[in-house]
Amino acid sequence: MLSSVLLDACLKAGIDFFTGVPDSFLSGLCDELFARWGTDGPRHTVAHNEGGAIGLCAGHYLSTGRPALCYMQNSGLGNTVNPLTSLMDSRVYALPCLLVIGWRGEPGVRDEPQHVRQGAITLAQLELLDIPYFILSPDTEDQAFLDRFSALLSHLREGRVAAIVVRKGALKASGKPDYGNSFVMTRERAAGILLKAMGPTDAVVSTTGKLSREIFELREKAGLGHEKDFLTVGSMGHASMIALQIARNCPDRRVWCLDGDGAALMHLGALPVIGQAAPGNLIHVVIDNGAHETVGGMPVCSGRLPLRALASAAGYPAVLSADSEASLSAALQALPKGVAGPVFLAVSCACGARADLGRPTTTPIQNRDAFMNFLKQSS
Ligand SMILES: Cc1ncc(C[n+]2csc(CCOP(=O)(O)OP(=O)(O)O)c2C)c(N)n1
Repeated sequence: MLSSVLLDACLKAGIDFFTGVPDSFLSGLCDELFARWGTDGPRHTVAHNEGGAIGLCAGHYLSTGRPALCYMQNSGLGNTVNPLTSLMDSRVYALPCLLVIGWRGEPGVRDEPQHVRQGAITLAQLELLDIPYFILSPDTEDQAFLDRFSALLSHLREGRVAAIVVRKGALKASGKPDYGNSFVMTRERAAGILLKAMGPTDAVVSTTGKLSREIFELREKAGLGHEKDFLTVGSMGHASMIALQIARNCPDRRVWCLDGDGAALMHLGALPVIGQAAPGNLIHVVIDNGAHETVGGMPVCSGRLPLRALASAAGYPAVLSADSEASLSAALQALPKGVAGPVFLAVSCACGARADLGRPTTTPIQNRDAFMNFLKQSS
C-alpha cells in the first residue's frame, strides 16, 4: 500500500502531527513524510528517540485535542514503555496517539539476531500494554486498511493509544527523496582510515547499523580477524557507554567508540557522563552524515548537529573534526599522545553506502567471546 493512503487517512481523521524515529521497514512512510513536510516543522519532526516522540504526541494532544502519529522500529518500543505506561495510559492521563511500528524479526521471517527476540515479543508487548492493533501486510488492500483504520480510530476517541504493526514491504513511497549532502568522503572510507590509524592493542566499540557492517567487511578484506571490534548490532545509542566502561577497566589500551550521529543523539546524555568520567584512553568518533542512513537516509533532527560544541560543553578536553580523507588523517596524526582524553572526533561524511554491503557472518556470541579474549590479553 502507498504510504500516502495512510497519511491521507490520518489527515482526514484529524491526525495532523507526525513524529518518530525512522526504520527501514517504514522507509516508504519516512520518504513520504519528508517529501511532504521536511523533518522539523509543525507537521513532522524527527525525534531523538522514540520516548521523546511519545512526549511530542502527548504535548500535541494536550494543546490541540488531536492525536498525533508516532512511527518507530519495534526496537524503539522499549524506549516508549515508560511514557506509554506512566503518561499516555488510560489509568494516568489517557492521552491518545497512533503508533506505526515496523515489525523486524517477525517470527518465521529470517532477520538479524538483534531483531529475533524483539520481533517475537512485539505483539505480546502491545497486548501487555493494552494497546489495540492491526497488522498491515504487503497484500493488504487499501479498502481493507481503511476499514481497520477506522476501527482503530474509535480507540483513539476513547483516549487510548492504538497501533499499526507494519510487515516488511507493506508501506511504499511514491518516490525516493535526495538525502545527499555536500561531503565526499564515504563512511566506509572514513572507517578504513580510522581502523588503519589504530594500534595493535586498541579496541573498537562500533554503533548499530551499517558502520559496524562496514568495519566487519574492512577487516575481512584486509584478511584480519574481528576480535578487536565489538559491533553493538542492537541497542542503538549505547555504544559510547559500553566503550566508556571498557576504557575505565582497560586503562592501558585505547578504546575507540565509532558512533553515528543519529545514535549519539538518541542518548545524548552519554556525553556529559563521559566528560565527567574523563577516561584518558577513550576516543569517541561520531560519523556525522546528518542522517539515519542505515534505515533509509531520513535526516537526524534539525539537520547537522553542532557536535563539537556539544562535546566541549559536555567536558571532553580534546575536540577535533574532519570532513575529508586528508583532514581525517591530519586529525588522527594530531591525536593527543598519552592520557589526554576523552577525545571527541566529529567526522563529516557523505550520506550513502555500497549497495552490496554485507552483514557480519559471525554470531554476536562469537563476537563477544573473541572480543573478551582480546581484552584479556595484556596490552
Ligand atoms: C531504538 C532503535 N530505534 C531505531 C532503530 C533503527 N535504526 C537502526 S540504525 C538506525 C540509524 C542510525 O543512524 P546513525 O547513528 O546516524 O548512523 P548511520 O546509519 O547514519 O550511519 C536506526 C534508526 C534501532 N535499531 N533502535
